[in-house]
Amino acid sequence: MPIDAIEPYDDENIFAKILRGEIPSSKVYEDDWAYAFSDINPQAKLHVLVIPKGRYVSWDDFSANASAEEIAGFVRAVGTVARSHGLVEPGYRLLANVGAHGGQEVPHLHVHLFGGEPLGPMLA
Ligand code: IU
Repeated sequence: MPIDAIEPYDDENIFAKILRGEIPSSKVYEDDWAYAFSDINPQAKLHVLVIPKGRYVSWDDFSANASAEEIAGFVRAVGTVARSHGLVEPGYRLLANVGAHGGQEVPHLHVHLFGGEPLGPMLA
């Protein structure tokens, strides 16, 4: 179910628990700024979620409130994950759902990284 209200940040959201190691996840990458793991319900051959380590509800919250260092670190991490999976030449897709109309379900910013096969048109 998409979330209704996206703020304030809820420390008990499932991705916060994954970041704290309280819930297992299949990690594919981690650095000072970001953590990436395989989506449990993959929508493409490769479907990874990249999340910032900071407490940001959404892209809106992050883009408005994160430091330049956090933003740079996170953006670089997304690119690093894509490169490390060999996705650059065939290409890939990034997606961040924001709020109710965006269909955001988990209130911790996550960028979906899809790849590993031709992805077709963006909207079904
Ligand atoms: P959304 O952008 O908030 O709609 O995406 C949430 C994603 O989180 C969705 O693709 C789920 O399959 C995924 N996910 C997950 O990987 N692990 C979980 O424990 C839960 C959701 I809950």
